[in-house]
Amino acid sequence: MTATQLNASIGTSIRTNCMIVLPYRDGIADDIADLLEIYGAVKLTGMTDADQLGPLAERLGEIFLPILQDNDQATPASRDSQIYEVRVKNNGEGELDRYSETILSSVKDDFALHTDGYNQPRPPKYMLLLRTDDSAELPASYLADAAGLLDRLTEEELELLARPIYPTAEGNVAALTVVDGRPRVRWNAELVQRWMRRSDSDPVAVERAVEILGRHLADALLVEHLHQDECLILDNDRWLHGRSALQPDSVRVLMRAWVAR
Ligand SMILES: O=C(O)CCC(=O)C(=O)O
Ligand SMILES: [Fe+2]
Repeated sequence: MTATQLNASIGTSIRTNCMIVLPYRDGIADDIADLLEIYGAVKLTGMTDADQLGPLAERLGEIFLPILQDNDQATPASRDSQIYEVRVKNNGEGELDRYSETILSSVKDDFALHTDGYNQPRPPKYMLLLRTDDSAELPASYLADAAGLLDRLTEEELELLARPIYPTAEGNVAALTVVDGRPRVRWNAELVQRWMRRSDSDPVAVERAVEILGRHLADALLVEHLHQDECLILDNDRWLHGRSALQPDSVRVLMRAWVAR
């Protein structure tokens, strides 16, 4: 079944906590946006050429790099590219961002569920991760669909999560709001804890939100594996992702593209 046929057969209602896996082929980008509307997550297999990532991402919107140094963009994976290379750095200790904080994706430790760009001025709407190395390393990829949480959170929990009290480098933000019936999540529990130290937010409320989201996300957890030539495409408002720990000398490499809202 092609992605178009699949799409036609399921209609356009939202499907929660399931991911479509399709073989990469020329022209598949045309189907991806529709599939993301319904599922929020797609995995492509057999993407053997890393140069296919940029054009695919561009079909969803404008690609951009994270800001890691002062007023400067991160070093791209190659000249003229807006793709960022993710790997363990400095023997597992990671590298520092402009706040002298470690960049979690470059650290060997377990990387808990999060949305990307938590500390950025504008988090990406979509994020794409293509694994390119051929090592045997196979960490678990953690995934969770926040659309499935909306029915399970109480009114009071939703109200707490929607309060703009969660500290980021860009000021306090909401953790989860509902826009047109869909979740809009901005969450990274590790960074919330780090930035609490520099914030005047109510620690009791924030701690309670960490507990509530942690519990509900654990219930929604999917565990996947990302092999060489597989590309994960996520609606970063809706799906959280993470991975289990890697070795300090890991050679796993992901090409990451962020697509602007
Ligand atoms: O290494 C992974 O699988 C996840 C990386 C990640 O979350 C990121 O680069 O934002
Ligand atoms: Fe991430």
